[in-house]
Amino acid sequence: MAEYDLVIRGGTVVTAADKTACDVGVKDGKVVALADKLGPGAEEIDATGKLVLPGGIDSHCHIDQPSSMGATTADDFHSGTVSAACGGTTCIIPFAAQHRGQSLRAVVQDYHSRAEGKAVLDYAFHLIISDPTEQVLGQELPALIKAGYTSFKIYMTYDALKLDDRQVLDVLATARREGAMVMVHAENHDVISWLSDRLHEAGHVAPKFHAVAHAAAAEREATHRAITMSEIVDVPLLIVHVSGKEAIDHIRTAQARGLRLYAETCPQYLFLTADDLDKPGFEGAKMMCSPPPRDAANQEFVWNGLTTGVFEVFSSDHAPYRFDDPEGKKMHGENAPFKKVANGVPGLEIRMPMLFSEGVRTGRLDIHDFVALCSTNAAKLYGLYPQKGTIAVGADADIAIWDPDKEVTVSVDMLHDNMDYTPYEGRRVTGWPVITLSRGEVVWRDGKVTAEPGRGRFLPCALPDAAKPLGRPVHGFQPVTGDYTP
Ligand code: DUC
Ligand code: ZN
Ligand code: ZN
Repeated sequence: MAEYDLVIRGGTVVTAADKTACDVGVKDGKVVALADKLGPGAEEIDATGKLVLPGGIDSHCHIDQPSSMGATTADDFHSGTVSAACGGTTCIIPFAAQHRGQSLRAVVQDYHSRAEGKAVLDYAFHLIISDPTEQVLGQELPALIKAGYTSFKIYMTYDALKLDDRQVLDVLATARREGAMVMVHAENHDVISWLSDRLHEAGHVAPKFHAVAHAAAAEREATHRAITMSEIVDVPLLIVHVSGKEAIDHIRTAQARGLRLYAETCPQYLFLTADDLDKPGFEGAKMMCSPPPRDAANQEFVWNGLTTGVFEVFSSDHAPYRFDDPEGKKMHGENAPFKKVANGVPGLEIRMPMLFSEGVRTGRLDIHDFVALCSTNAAKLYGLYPQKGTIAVGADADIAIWDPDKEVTVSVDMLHDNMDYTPYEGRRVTGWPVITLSRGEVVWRDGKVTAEPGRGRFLPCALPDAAKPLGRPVHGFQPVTGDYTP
């Protein structure tokens, strides 16, 4: 009689904290034993020479989400989770995005119906709040937070999504009162739209001018403003998709001052530059995202931020708009001005292999930091730890078994998303997961997807400890109650 449903034998188990040569015993989808020479499993996996890592958590991805500009993301919850699994990710946290005028509750129901029957991995949802009415902040949001939607993203730019500073403060105060985590897209809207208009008037409409309009200074200013508002409300804040030095400098300074300030970056800021938008014809549209990739010096600053603890999270910001598609990048035609091109690049599947290859393999990034950045920290920040984000007794058996020497040439044909291009075509990568397990079930093995659509489950998130205020209200003013203690 087998003692375990599954035993992973002979691998090196690496978490954010430890590296141990041991077997992993799995029963009922959970890790139940970590030890040498475990008894028999009904199923056995030989992981000799392999790394046994917690499955990744991609905590910033846009799946089956209509864009604010009207384009459609190419991946639904099936292709998105399959693609994630093939790159070693076992859990995703996409967005349930409110458009103005919509009830948040209805939005959440809608996204559940998009995921059900399709997802092959477990998933939670962040909310996107674009319409923070009294009803939304006073009733819908508190109820949803209690139901497990404990994080939300707000935007300081995009016509259809942006909040003004007063609304940002209202959302931050609600998060403080309810114990939720706020993520912010920090770019100065008026600066970007003013620069875009000037560029358009001068006929500078090619994709490369997107990177000019989305100036680093606009990101820097909004980052500083967001930090200031979080300090005034005395609530933690997470700055998403940070692109380079200008924003990093402010984040580092705020962190050094002791603020509970978190930051995320993404592959496009390590592996692309603004020059990639300067391709013949419309090709550069493939690399358009916001904030845009910067330059080689900024890539170094991002690497430095990853290795020195400025960043807690490395996510993909997977926002897949197909290139040759009237619902994707070419929604407004072959040569649409940059203002009319959907922003976003794909990255769910390559996120971890590219960071492993260029970070861990080259010795720039400690493997424990790799695990923390790609999995453990997101679980902690968003209330999924220790069910997700680690390999420990009692945790879900969400595990990726990596061949650290496997050589792969990235191409659109070998990826499993629903895209017609990858920004990383032809890049050589060393290290790729050979088996991915979700709750102990093999979902990807030796190049084959083995998961049934719909097996993925919704994960309600706990209130994260990371969202607790420091209790240092500015000038004695209590932002939620309005009390004042000089
Ligand atoms: N920028 C965003 O803010 N979201 C999706 C993609 C992008 O480029
Ligand atoms: Zn964003
Ligand atoms: Zn995004």
